[in-house]
Amino acid sequence: RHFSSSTSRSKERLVILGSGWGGYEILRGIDKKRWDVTMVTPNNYFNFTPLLAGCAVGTLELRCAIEPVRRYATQITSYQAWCDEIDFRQKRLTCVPATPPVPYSSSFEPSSSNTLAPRPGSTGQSFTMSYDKLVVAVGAYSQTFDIPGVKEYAHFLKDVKDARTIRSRILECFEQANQPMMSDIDRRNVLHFCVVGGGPTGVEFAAELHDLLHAEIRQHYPNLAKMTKISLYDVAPNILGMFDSQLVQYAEKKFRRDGVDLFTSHHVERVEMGKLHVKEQGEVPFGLLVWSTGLAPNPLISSITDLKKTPRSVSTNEYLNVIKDDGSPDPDVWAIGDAASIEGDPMPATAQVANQKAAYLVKKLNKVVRDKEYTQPFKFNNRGSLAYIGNWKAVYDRSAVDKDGPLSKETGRTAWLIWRSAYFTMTLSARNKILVPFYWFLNWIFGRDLTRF
Ligand code: UQ2
Repeated sequence: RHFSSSTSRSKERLVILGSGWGGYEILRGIDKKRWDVTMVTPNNYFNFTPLLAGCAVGTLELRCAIEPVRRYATQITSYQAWCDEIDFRQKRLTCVPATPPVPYSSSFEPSSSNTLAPRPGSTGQSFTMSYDKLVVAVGAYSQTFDIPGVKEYAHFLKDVKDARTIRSRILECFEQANQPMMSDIDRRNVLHFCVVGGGPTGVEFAAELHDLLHAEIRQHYPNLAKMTKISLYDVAPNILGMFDSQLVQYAEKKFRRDGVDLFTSHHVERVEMGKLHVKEQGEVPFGLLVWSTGLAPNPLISSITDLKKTPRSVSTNEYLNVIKDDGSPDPDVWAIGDAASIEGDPMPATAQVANQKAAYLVKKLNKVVRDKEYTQPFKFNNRGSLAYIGNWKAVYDRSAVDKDGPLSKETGRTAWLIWRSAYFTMTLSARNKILVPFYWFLNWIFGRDLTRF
């Protein structure tokens, strides 16, 4: 079934795939009066990823870290769906609804085929849609290195849903450990929190969890608090690989002093229910396992055969146009974020890069739609990296850009203030600009809420 995303054909149809750091930024900035915009995204919200670690332990409430796509519903069309296939020649997409089946009494005859309406048993039916211009901002998946058991027994931290599951699992661990029949060995096992992956996500989650254990858990579970342990694993010899080595030393020293056990140069070989198999240690029981070891290819990107690609992304030129297999750029298709990389100019797969590429495209598309020229190539402005490491301390590194300037390398409270002000500033809606500092303040005064429901 073929659907026009709008009845008015006076405007060119721009389709955006994805509502993350790339796609949502385009949605925000695009001239919705001049473009006929359609968004296709399996989640109809944007995740403000830097706040997810805080959400996972209750430093923030979950709704502070998301923004709805439907805020723009009066100006755009949007479908909660997966894009399964792109036909670059016909300029057509095949999509599959991502909505769970809603049982309802259909007014259609069984033979009628309005495939957009979700019906029991027919949610998998696809629909097609054509585009004039297309932005591919579908992101990447979580890397597991095909280690058995990771998908079944570990939690990723990529979405607010992951943060919700982790938050309630932490509290389940404590109530379980508190049961009268538990032996102290069992208690220590279920209160062992493992994090695999020493990048900013793993480090920030370990830091937030450490804060929780040393504040509210001590008050709410005084006898159990001393049986807790946090272990952080990485195959690399150091955590925070992309940071300056002085800052890495600082963060590692702080973790060791705080009792976060660092197991760098360690290899997880297998995960089973409640236990890791580590090459250097053997069996390691845990109550919660958070997994954050980088990115895996998006299946849509893997399925594309007629574009130039790297294993994880489509290649683009410096104007962010995808490159066809004959080597020529496709003038109507751009790719940004973790699913894209500029040929010959690799950049880190971060929110910062995705966001800047989106801002560049917004500028360009808003000029093009007014028949104006926009000929500058994309240029990345590295604003540095931040990681929270617990106890109101952080590390901030922009030494790669500005080696000796002020604020080139910061640690401790100064870096923490930069961390909080940076993410407060980046928070998008007025609603969240009020909610985020409000919950920081509330939980500082009254402590985090440990009720599980
Ligand atoms: C950024 C960005 C992110 C980031 C970071 C940056 C959307 C969520 C870390 C970089 C910005 C920094 C470090 C702010 C500097 C601020 C001060 C007060 C010196 O741009 O893009 O994604 O995580």
